[in-house]
Amino acid sequence: MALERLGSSLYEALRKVFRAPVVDEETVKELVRDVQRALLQADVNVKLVVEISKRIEDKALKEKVPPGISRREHVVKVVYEELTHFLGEKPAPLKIVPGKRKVLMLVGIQGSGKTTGAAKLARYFQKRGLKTALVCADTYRPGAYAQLQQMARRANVPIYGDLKEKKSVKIVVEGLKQFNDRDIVIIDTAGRHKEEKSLIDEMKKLEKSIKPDEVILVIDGTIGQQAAVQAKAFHEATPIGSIFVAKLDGSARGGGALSAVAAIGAPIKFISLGEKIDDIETFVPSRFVGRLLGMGDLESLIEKVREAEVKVPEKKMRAFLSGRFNLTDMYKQFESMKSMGPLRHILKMIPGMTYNIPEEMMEMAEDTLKKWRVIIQSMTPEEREKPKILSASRIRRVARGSGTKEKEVKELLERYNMLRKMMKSLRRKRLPFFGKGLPMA
Ligand SMILES: Nc1nc2c(ncn2[C@@H]2O[C@H](COP(=O)(O)OP(=O)(O)O)[C@@H](O)[C@H]2O)c(=O)[nH]1
Ligand SMILES: [Mg+2]
Repeated sequence: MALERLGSSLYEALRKVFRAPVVDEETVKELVRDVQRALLQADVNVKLVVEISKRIEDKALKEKVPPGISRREHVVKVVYEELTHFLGEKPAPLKIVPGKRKVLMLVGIQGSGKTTGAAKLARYFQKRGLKTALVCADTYRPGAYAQLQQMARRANVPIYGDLKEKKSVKIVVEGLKQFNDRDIVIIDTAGRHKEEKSLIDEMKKLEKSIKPDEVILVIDGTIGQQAAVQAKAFHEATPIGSIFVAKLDGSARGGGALSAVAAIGAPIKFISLGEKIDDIETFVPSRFVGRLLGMGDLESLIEKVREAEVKVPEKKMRAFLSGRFNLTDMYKQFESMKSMGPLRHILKMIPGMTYNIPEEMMEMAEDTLKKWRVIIQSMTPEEREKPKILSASRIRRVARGSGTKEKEVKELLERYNMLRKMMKSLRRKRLPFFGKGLPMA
């Protein structure tokens, strides 16, 4: 993922500071140069880059270091704060009250990710216990309704559409009538190909007749700083709007897109880092930067796990993260993480974890999981609890009992040991590095 590249170069820049024997003016200047290079590579606007590097340099060199904090930590904190600052303020959340229906309308040019985004949003709200519905108002694209319908089914959200009706306003009016009892109705609209003017006109027209509570502009993150043009036109047309930046997973220009949109003061509320229905998150600049720099916090990890309706008690999760878990726990973790998309996304939130995980660790194939289940079932409770006791002869017995190969049993055990080691080292690593506690989201 390309944002990862930005993250890892920023992280490398900070690591230099941590490894430097002394943190002096030269160290700070080098850091600023590294940060500049990283941002420019992510397509961040040159003017913005100059601005941010100046702020970092000024603060890092001139600001008084508060007591109890080392200069090193102060420098990291400055970088963290300035990056957060230039990704914009946290937008005011839309107040959603059960029983008081809110209508959200998605607009944006063709292919930006509206339909996918509509389904992701629906799923997002549904998971939070709100009654959600979708309306397909795209009467231009053949197959638009089928596309949304398919995704709606996956999200388990009702949908309204009418293939015979050509007037999108009529469809929406009817849809809103049907979904009168819902907490949230999300409207997917047609886009225009790169004609921002007519897009804005149509948006205004629809807006007038439908009066949605919030118009959300979906922007394709791969267009980099170009995102500013769209966001600006949109922001001028409607002050109530918010922005959804999609496709940040596949783009080398994600940093550019986000900073460009933030720079014109348009509130980014959601971002998407993948094609799957659960690949959506609220955009909180401080948290985003924290993760980008590999300083993600445990709290958002736990929140994400909770959100995925995984029945893992918090205590258990913490135990897991410190390496205290048995084979059954591990199996359950992989099982449940499967349902919320690649484990990668989750692990990214753990401090110090971002850039050194072998890919194959993250990919848990369906049939591997199935095999694991039978292997674990063939073990005695004691073996599951203390896998260490699995000697060669026990492994042979388990393999025979589960109809698998000894090699496969060993692989499971290896995976278990690796994961435990990883979790333990993580805990250790985290403490000295950011022990003083940086302000997190
Ligand atoms: N990788 C990735 N692909 C996405 C994302 N959002 C949408 N897409 C893909 O982009 C294409 C266009 O999306 P769609 O929702 O149909 O755009 P629309 O024309 O604005 O409705 C589809 O192939 C989607 O699967 C995302 O966040 N990440
Ligand atoms: Mg569409």
